[in-house]
Formats: sequence, C-alpha cells, structure tokens
Amino acid sequence: MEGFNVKDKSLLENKEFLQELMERMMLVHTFEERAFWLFGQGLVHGTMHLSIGEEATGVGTSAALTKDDYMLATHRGHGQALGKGVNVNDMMAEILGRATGTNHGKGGSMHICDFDNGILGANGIVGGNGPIACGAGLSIKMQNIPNRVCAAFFGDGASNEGAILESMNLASVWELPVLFILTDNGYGMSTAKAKATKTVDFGKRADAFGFKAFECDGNNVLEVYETVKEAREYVMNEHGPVLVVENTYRTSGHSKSDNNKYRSKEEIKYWEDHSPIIRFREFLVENKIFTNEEVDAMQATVDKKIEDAIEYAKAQPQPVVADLEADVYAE
Ligand SMILES: Cc1ncc(C[n+]2csc(CCOP(=O)(O)OP(=O)(O)O)c2C)c(N)n1
Ligand SMILES: [Mg+2]
Repeated sequence: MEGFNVKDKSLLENKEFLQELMERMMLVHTFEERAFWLFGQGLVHGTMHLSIGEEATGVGTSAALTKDDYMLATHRGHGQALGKGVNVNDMMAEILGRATGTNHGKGGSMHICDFDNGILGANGIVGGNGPIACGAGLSIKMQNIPNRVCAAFFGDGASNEGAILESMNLASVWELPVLFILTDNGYGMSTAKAKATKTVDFGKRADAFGFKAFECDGNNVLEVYETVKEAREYVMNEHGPVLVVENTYRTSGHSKSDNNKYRSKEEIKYWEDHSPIIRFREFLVENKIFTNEEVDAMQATVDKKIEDAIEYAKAQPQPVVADLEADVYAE
C-alpha cells in the first residue's frame, strides 16, 4: 500500500482534524450509497452521478479552503458539496426534491447550492464552471475582498472543452484568484482519457496560459489537502490563477446505469482496494493515531447521520405549484 508522505508533521498531532477528514469522506461515501438506493426506490427524479472512489478530492480540497471561499461543483458534485460543508439534511431533502432542500427542490443532485458555505452551485454543463469561476474571481478582485478565492472543479473530459481553455486564458490575463481543480478520474463517460486527449499530462496545460500547476495523488486525502493549501497560498501571493490536478479513479459507474464494458473488473477491483477511505484507515491505524475500533465508531456515527437525514428528508413537504416561479431570475 502506498505511503503518505506528509510534509507538515504537526498535522499528525491534530487528531480532531484527521477524524474530521475521515468522517467527511465516510459521509460522502455513505450519502452516495444511500442516495443511490433511494434512486432505485423511484424516490429521486432526474439522474445521479456518484463519486465513490473519489472521496478524497472533494473533502481534501475543501479542507484547504475557508468557509468564505467560493466553490463550484460538477455534475459529480455530492462529495464536493459535502466537503465544503453543506448541511446533510438539506442536501438529502434536495435529492428527494423537497421544498426545504438546498434549492427548494428545484435543483436536485446536479445543482446543489449553498451560498452560506460559499457553494455557488453545481453544474450539469461539462466545462460550464470555467466561465462562472472567472465571474466569481472578477467579483472578488473588483471588490478587493482580501483572502478569498474561487475553486472550480472540472474533469479530465471537461479539460478539452473550449469554455475551460478560454477561462484559463482569461483568468490568467485578468489575474483572477481562481483555482482550477481538475479531478482526473481516467474517464469521460465510457471514454478513456488517452482516447480523447493527446497529452494526458494535464499539468502542462497551465504552461500554455502562463501559470503554475500543482499535482497530487487524489486518493490520498492529506496530500490533496496539503497541495490545495499550497496552491491557495500561491494564488493569494501571486495574484493569479493556478491549476491543481488531482489523480483519482471513479469506482462507481458513470451515472445511474453503467455496464462497465469499457473497463475490466480487475481494474475496478484494484482501485476499490486502493480507495481513499481504505488507504486513510490503514494510515491512521498503522501510525497508531486511531484504532480500527475507533474508525469503525466513526463509520457508525456517519451511518446514523445519514439515516437521520433520510428520515428528515422524507418528512419534508413537496414544493407547491404557487412557488414555481420563485427564485427564477431569467424572463
Ligand atoms: C457540454 C456538455 N457536453 C456533454 C455532456 C454529457 N456528459 C455528462 S458527464 C460527461 C463526461 C464528463 O467527463 P469528465 O469531465 O471527465 O467528468 P467525470 O464524469 O469523469 O467526473 C459528459 C460528456 C454534458 N453534460 N455537457
Ligand atoms: Mg473524468
């Protein structure tokens, strides 16, 4: 099993923080397993994209951001939103389309929004986060807001979208405080990255636009955290954007249905065995920071939180037709 090369050794003394990282990754994983189960029961409208296998990216990234930093999530954004601190009951209510959900039941899985926690929204348009991140970055800059950045997630598939490439250029020209967070999970739907991209060394993209790239093992939550922290400091000091490449793997299917014909069972099994949660558990236990029993207790706490959230969400009211046009800004 790969080791954890932690730069800031004081992190290892901070048990509260390490527990928070573990419980949050478990929260993402369990939330998704149960949300998918609800989907199977016919209780969820629309579609759903799970990030099982990628838990360290959403959680590790947001652990390095402040509450006020902006974050833009993708269609695979449950872990990104939960990582940034959205209330789990409100998010479950949104998944079930209830009036008290984060988007009053009008958004669902792909549009979780929570301005109080800096979550400007998730986006079903692949690559759509780039231009929005430029807008958010420009607003921070024009208002001279100190110590705030905007982090925009996008995938390896989205990296070839014109909107992303144009946004990287614009953010660089205008020196905007934007972190472009590329979660490279190896595939865009059923297309392996090498079939869609000539050079899969994505960090090199930043060279073309004149800014710095950071890269990390996206299945190592502490490495993700330390890398994004360093990248964020760089943005604050250098006054311009950065690219952060997080190398990970999606063990869940692309969407609600996926017969996995584009990859082997062995490949999926390898990554299931090297999942961020399994690796972090081994790290914590091997280094005698927590016992296996203590980690099991964390999972039990999370299980209860999720079951409570389901019960809460199911008891929430459905939206009413009279509110159809509320919160709709375009005419
Ligand atoms: C502009 C646009 N084109 C195509 C789609 C259909 N689509 C949804 S997810 C997806 C794959 C995106 O791959 P990637 O960016 O790697 O993200 P991942 O799904 O791997 O997290 C595609 C093509 C879309 N939603 N938006
Ligand atoms: Mg991908």
